[in-house]
Amino acid sequence: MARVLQVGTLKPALAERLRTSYDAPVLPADPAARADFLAEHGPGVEVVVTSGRYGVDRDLMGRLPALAAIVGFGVGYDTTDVAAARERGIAISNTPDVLTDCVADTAVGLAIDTMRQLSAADRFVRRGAWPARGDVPLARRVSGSRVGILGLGRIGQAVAVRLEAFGCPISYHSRRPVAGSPYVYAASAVELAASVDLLVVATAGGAGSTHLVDRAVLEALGPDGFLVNVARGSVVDEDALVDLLVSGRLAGAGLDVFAREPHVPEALLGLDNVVLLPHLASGTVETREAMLELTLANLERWLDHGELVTPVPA
Ligand code: 8YV
Repeated sequence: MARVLQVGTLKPALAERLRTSYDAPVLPADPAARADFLAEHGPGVEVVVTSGRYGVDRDLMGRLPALAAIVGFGVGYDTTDVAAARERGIAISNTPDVLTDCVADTAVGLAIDTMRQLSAADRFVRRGAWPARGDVPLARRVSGSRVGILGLGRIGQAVAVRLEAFGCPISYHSRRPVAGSPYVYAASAVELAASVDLLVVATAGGAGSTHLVDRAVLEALGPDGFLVNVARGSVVDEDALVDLLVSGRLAGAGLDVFAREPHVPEALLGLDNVVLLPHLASGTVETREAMLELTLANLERWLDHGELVTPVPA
C-alpha cells in the first residue's frame, strides 16, 4: 500500500520522482472517482505531497486516517487547512528561502514595469504606434519613490533591500514591528498606504490576511499610488482594486496573483497602467529546481526519521 499520495498537478520532474521512487498514486481530480480511490489507497497514506495551488482540506484529511505529514512545494500553504492539521497533529512543510530572491526580483520588476509603463510602451511599439503617434506619455520615477512593504518577512525584506539600493525610503507594516529592522514601522495598512507612492504586498495568504488591502487601504494609496502584489490574490479586495483602477483613483498595479486564478478580471485586460502576470514569481529553472529538492528532502526526512527539514512555524 502506498505511503505517499500526490495531490494536485505538480512539476513533472517532481511527479516523476514521486512515482518512480515512492510509488505514489495521484489523487483523481474528478470528485466522483475519489471515493473508490480513497477507499483503496486512503488507509495507507502517511504523507501527502502537494503544492500551494492545491493543499489538503479538512475533508480530505478526514479520509486519510494515517496521514502524519503534508509536504508542500511552495512557500505558501494557505490552501491547506492548518487548523484541521494541528488538531490531528499532522506536520506541514513548505519551501521557504530558496524562492525568496526570485519572488523579490519579480516584485521589483513589477514595480519598474508598472511605474515606468514598460509593458504598455512595448505594446505601443509593437502595434506600430511610434511612427504615427510619437512619444508615449511620461511615466513615474521609481528611484527615490517612497515604498511601503506589507509583510516584512523573508520576501518583504528582500524586496526592501533591493529597493533601498534604488534610493527608496522604506516603511512597512506587519502584525508587530520587526526587531532590529532599519525601516519605519506603520501601525496599520491604511497608515502605511497613506504615506507611500508604492505599496508592495508580501504577506502570507490565508484567513489572517484576507482583504488586508481593502478599499480603505487602496483609497489611502490614492490616485498617484501604485500597488504590487506578489503574495496572494486573497490579500487584496480585488473588486475594490478593479473599481479604483478603472475609475483612475489608483495610478496603477503590478499583479502576479489574483483572487480566482487562473481567471483575471476582464476589466483589467484593457488597462495600460496595469501589468498582469500568471503567478510566475518563483518561476525560474534554478528556483523551481531548488524547491523540488527541498520538497523531496522534506519527504525523505519524514519517511526516514519522522521529522521535516522545513516545518512551517506553529
Ligand atoms: C509557486 C507560490 O508557484 O511558493 C509559493 O507559495 O505561490 C509559488 O512559488 C506555487 O506554490 C507552486 O504551485
